[in-house]
Amino acid sequence: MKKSTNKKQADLDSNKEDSQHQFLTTNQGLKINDNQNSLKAGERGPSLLEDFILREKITHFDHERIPERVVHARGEAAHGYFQVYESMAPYTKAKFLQDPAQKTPVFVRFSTVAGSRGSSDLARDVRGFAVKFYTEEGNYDLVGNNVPVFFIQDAIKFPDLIHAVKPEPHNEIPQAASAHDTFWDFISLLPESMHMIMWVMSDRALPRSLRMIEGFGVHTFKFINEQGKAFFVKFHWKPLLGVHSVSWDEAQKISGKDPDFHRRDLWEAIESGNFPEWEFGVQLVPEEDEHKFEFDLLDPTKLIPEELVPVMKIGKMTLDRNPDNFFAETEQVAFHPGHLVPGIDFTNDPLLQGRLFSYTDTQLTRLGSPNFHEIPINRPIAPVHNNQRDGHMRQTINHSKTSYEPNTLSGGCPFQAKMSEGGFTSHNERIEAHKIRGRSQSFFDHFSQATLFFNSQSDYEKNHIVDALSFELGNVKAEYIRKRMLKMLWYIDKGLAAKVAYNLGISIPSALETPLNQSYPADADVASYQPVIVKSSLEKSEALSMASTVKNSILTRKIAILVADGVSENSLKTMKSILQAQGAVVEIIAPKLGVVITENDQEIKVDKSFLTAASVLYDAVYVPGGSNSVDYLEADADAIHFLNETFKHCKAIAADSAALSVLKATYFGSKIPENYKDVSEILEGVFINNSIEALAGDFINAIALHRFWQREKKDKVPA
Ligand code: HDE
Repeated sequence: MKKSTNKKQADLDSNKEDSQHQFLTTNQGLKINDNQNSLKAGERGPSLLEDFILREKITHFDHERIPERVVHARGEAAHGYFQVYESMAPYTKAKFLQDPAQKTPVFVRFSTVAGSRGSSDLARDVRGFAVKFYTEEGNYDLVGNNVPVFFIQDAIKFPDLIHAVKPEPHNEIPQAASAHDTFWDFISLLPESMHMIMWVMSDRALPRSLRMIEGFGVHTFKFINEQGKAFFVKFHWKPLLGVHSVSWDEAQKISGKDPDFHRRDLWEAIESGNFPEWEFGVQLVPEEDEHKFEFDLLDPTKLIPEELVPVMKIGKMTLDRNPDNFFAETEQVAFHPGHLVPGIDFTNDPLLQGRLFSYTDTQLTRLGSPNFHEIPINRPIAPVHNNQRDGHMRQTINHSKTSYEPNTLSGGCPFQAKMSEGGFTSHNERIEAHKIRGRSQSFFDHFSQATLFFNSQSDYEKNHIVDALSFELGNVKAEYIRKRMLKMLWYIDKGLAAKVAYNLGISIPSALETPLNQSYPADADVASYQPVIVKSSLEKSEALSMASTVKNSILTRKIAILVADGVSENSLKTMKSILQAQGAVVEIIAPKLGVVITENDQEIKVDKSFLTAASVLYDAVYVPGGSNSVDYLEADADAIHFLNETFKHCKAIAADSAALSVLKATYFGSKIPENYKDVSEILEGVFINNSIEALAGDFINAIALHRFWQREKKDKVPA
């Protein structure tokens, strides 16, 4: 095996097994002669207990599963590296943020939250975005999400939240979905969740690709520099490909056609050398400015609008290698927000504080031993020396006589490290307080940023939020829960509440009769627990909308070309090569697999048939000319359905003029006038031209725009 220059890869290499040209053996290294038959008393007799080969194989199999993660069970991961753009010494002493020449290995796991390990990638859900930096000073984990805020303000509510969103306990229904009574029962009693609910009901919860999601540290953390000065910091990951989503109808169909859609997309991009990249950003607030905001920096249901504190881009992360083994790496990786390095510290955010307990605790159940840090994917590249010993599956052979400190028998080793030697010290924060089980009044504004988020969305994004809420609440059976939610929405935006109320067939006045309380302790003064209604001083924040994201490339976009025998070789090949030159992934789809014969009798390999492909797995579609191919496709229900659905999902469509009749056979085709000049003036994102080069130019620009969402309301299509 080739030695890797990436230090973590080199470290992992020592655990890799390669069976090439090797004999099959037992776990004890004994060569196996017959892996087809168990040992029996006679050919037709019972199996013998002494068959240690059979017993070893079956015993191992019986114990192959470990408990899935209680949340974020469904996930996929990749290796890569991180590089800072310039030294961050003025703000933090973290070593991996000092030297632009240094590449820090990373392992990143993306996940959905609610579903089981085998659930669909396309659930409406938050995406986990957990990054393990293998730094020279030990592992640093940034365990974030693709949404910058959270549902709850205090860790003590987390089990309630997760119990509410997971499948209902009596019948384990529904899988990987929030559209059910227990979730909305809980949420409608929890005004603090409203900001996050806006994000989860938005298209952010339906990514086109994990390579196209943002990441956020969520909590406010601290940077500490060499002089001991602290800065509050919010962490951001900004994808170079922009932030893009699919529609809800599409998400539901992808869940059936390819439940591994995101996993496959990430895997294939990395295998083909299209390495996903994110810029690392920070919002920095000097410690003395802590109270300058109209919200509390410690409240995890609030973000700092980029208009108030811009995001400083400080580095880039590239994922360039798929794991070798899903279980060993992706399943066994153990993240923990408490895995810190000098120069980074926590704040007193009460949600973060609770997380610091949970993540080690959960690994003990999941990975079964306090030695989970020794699993290859988890072990740091920095040396580990301490007096922790023994336990299940201990790997390290500590050969010293002492396992305590202080000692003299081992010369006092291992030593404590001074700060100047890289020893970690917690930030010297002054705290003087009464012991209290309570919540700060500065946490009681639950609506201002929910409203800010809604106001910042484009019209189509607002429509999607209305539709999402109507779908979710429409699946709630208890009418009083629907009403309670409508009252919450009313506080966010009256128009939003009115539209959802209309779809649910509920009158707003009847919904407003429901009391609005957040939960309070038994002895509390209820009046003092009412949410505070505050108006954000900011009307809109552009960064909260996906409408203004990067839309300048078709790199890795998947494009379908629909063909049948008799297709024009020139029309097909010209378009295909222009799209591929721009980095798109092009697939030829025909009525059956094998090859199609072009009109000039050439064979072209088919990638997918109408049976194995589906429009929802592509970003755009092209129909080349060639009279026999066109005659076939215009009469083929699968081809026409493919086009109708592509149109419905607002994607770019291009056709050679010679294939006009195929488009005419679609539902939207009736809108194409007899003497059209530019079809896209009537049907946005649809192009027909006899110059394939000119057509390709328009098509590429349109695919880069991602979607023509305006079509949704204007040109509805039954598909
Ligand atoms: Fe987690 N979370 N979480 N979480 N979380 C876990 O740890 C927990 C929270 C996040 O790919 C668990 O190893 C509590 C916020 C990600 O392996 C568990 C609270 C954010 C992942 C746990 C939170 C996250 C987890 C389950 C509230 C965004 C997947 C398995 C106090 C900043 C990591 C595990 C991976 C996983 C607890 C809230 C992100 C049980 C108690 C906020 C990305 O420890």
